[in-house]
Amino acid sequence: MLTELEAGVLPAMAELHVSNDILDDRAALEAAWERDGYWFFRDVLDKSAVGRLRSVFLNELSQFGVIDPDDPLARYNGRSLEEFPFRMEPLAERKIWKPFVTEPAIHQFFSRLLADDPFWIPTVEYRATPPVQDRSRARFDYVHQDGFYNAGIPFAICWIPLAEIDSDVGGLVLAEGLHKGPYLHDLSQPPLFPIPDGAVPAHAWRRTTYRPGDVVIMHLNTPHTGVANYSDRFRLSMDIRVMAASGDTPIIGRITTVSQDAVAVQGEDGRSGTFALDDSTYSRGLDGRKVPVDEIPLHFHTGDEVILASRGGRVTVLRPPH
Ligand SMILES: O=C(O)CCC(=O)C(=O)O
Ligand SMILES: [Fe+2]
Repeated sequence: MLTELEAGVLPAMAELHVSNDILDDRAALEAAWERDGYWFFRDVLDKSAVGRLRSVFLNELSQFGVIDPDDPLARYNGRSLEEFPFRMEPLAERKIWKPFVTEPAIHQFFSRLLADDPFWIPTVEYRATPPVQDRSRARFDYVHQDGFYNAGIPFAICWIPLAEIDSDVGGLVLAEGLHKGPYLHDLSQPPLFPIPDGAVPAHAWRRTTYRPGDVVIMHLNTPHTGVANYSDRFRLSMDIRVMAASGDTPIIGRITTVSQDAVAVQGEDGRSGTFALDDSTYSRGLDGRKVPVDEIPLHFHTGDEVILASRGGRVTVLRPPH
């Protein structure tokens, strides 16, 4: 029986390994990463900084009228969700991740962990997930490997709970030790190529009750999914991508010119250049689909914000931040 398919059931699963005791032991950290495909740290992010980020979410939810003003538990008050921005677009527009990662205590934690400055990839999801109405579906939202949809940029995913997230609220589950490939996505099922049910063995799934201050950092090929929210409140989290600054980081910037042969960008950090496009370029449009190279000028325009990775003067990845 494939337990993850049973409607409404969250299968029993083991707890995430906690890596707090190896935070300053590089060899042990690397071994844990290699073995498990993630690190989970408990109570390491400054709780005031996390609280400030949570307040921005709470303000937004109360402005939409879906929680009562100043309800710190973010309980859904039953108002219509028809106008609700499910991807929290207003927060995305304001780039509220920036003041968060530049909080000194947050910057310090990631610098210590990476033994380098963090380089943030602005692919950010602000999740304020309301309780599900339909309990006839499985509780796993959508099992996926981020790497499958983000070829070419070796980031790690940081998943940050902003409030307590227990098994009712749902949260994140991940498959331990399954990041070494091959991809589990089914290449014969375009356009989404879903991971077949049962491809992740039931014993690999891990979760925990998450609290503010905790953080999960995952390999980009670790299979994972959100879990449907069966509680009375919104599930609040932010996920963002990070690399070590001395790594092979992409340029984050704006397009200055684009044709089907080449694209020029001006990076935020001062790096810029013109890079060749060819059939090996993995280009992703706003809808997440791969864009054929001759259609790149239709999807990308001067002034657009992009993430661009290159090798030897050729673009390997070109995509909008989202
Ligand atoms: O929080 C969720 O629902 C899923 C998180 C996720 O897919 C990610 O952080 O990449
Ligand atoms: Fe993901």
